[in-house]
Amino acid sequence: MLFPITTETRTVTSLNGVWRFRFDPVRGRDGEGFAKRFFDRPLENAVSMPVPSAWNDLFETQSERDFVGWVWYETEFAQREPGDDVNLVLRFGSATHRAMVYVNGHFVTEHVGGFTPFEAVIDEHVTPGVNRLTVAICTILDYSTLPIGTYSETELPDGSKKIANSPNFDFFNYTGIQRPVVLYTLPRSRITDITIVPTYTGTTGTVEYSVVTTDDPLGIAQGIAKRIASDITVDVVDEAGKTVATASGASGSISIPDVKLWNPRAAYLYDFIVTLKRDGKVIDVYREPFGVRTVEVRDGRFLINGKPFYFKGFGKHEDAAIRGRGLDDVFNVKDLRLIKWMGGNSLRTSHYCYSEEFMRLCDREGIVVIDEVPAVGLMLKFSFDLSSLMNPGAPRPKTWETVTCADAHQAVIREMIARDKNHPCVVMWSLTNESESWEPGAGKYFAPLFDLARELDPGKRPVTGVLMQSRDISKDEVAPLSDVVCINRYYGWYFSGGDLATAKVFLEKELAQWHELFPDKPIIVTEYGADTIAGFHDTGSVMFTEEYQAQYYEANHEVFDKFRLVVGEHAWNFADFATAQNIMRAQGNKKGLFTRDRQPKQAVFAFKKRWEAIPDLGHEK
Ligand code: BDP
Repeated sequence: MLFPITTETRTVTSLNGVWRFRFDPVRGRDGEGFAKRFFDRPLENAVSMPVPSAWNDLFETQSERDFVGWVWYETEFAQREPGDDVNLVLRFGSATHRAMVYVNGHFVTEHVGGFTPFEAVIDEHVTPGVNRLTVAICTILDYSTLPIGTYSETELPDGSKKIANSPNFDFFNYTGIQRPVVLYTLPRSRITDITIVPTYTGTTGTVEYSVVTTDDPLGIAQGIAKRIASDITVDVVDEAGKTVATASGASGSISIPDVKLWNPRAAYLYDFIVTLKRDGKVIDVYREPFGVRTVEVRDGRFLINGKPFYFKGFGKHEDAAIRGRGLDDVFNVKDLRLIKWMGGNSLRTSHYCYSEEFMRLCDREGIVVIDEVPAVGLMLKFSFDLSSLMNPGAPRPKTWETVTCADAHQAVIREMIARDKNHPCVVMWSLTNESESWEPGAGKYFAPLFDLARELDPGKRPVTGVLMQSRDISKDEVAPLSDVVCINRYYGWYFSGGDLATAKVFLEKELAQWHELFPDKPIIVTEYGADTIAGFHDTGSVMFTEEYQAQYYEANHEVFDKFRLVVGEHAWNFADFATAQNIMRAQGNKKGLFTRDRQPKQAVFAFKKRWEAIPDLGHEK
């Protein structure tokens, strides 16, 4: 899916700003706003709500912040007569987690999944003058959605009903319209998709490309649109604005002489400009940035541009005070700058697809990305509300016999790859974080998903699933499917916490075992970390202090450096972040190397020293 940009044939109008908002009067799955047709008239009892942003932290009471059910958004846009040759398209960067969209009371589209874009042609519902846009958003997560949540309606001893939705994951369930909304004027006959697969040999780049165009069937039926005569030209333009290659046709191959490569921390971006003409007249133009680089997993190494790459960076979250997961370019720019300042070169979009704006920024900044779908919480043995710890004898459902999210999983893999396939920053797809991968049934669940990702990605990137710490890694059913073994490990925190000497022994034992099991698969430690409250200090090795966090990382690094197959380290987490409340979290997860407002904890400086000494490319052990 193409990112919305203004070109000589396309106009993007932002609908961001302060909208109106209300909670459905009835909590839970159904609400009453649909039955009462809230979309038929201006919302009553509405309050102001910025878009994009999560709505949660803009309320002070717990019953509002943790509301479970449908929330209603509304805005207006004025529209002039659009003209015969264009479609009006309404596009959401995301709506978390399920959206029903109405224009002037008419239903226009529904989207399920909170972290990918969707759009709808709305011509027939728009009138010249002021139009009303109403969006109902459902916050509920259950066993059929991604991420996984547990939804419950319980009667309390006093007769009242408690409606709860506990996330089966360790980040706050921020919801709402968290990414931009735009109104897009598009030519009726237009470019709908572009696929770019760049490689190079010697100093010559080669771009295999294909362009999909669409006629507007409704427009044709009404006699106001024509079929496209396939007249497509493409130009490759360098950063200086010089056209370095051209071609024509809906698909083909282009050579770029003296190609400049996209390298980690040293990005070079070309523009791929597609022009669609009919009878010599330009009817649509689109510009897609791309970089020339190769990715390959070979002999236990992760190669970028043919050289061994070492992942230095973080698991992150889209998370900041007040706006929650709402898009914030200021935080995004600052975060990437801090990562680069530390000598880092990469990150994982844990645990969902990040905004398109962020992905474009990573392209520009040369930050290497492991792109992850929101498949987190597929592990019912343990729940993040800690009910499993509080009630250890209680029977827990078997994950692979219980979850019903396979369709949602397929859909989001399709949407992620369709959205992100042209990004040079993306070097690997992650199809899950910490599923119950050792439980029989995991392989059967995941094999078709790995096949799907491999089939869909024109760039044939490696595919992985991120693995949780488990007792017997030889039983893992996702590692054999993965091109790279990605492991989250908490030796020295959840395991042997406060005893780093023992932690090192067990970490070393496990890494040695992975080398035996898969001698050709590179390993990335995709999470390791220790909760650290900024300002806590101790001369001893005491958990939660800044000193302990630094010692924890030093101990882990000592072990990583002994192993040939360890090709990367992503500290958990870049910054402190919000979570649901439980006794393991002190106003959120405090494993950040930075505080939530991006101030460094002590360990940052040791990391900086270490990462600056490890080359991005050409790393050999
Ligand atoms: C891992 C999860 C991550 C958590 C982290 C932690 O992948 O989402 O935040 O542990 O406990 O289990 O801090």
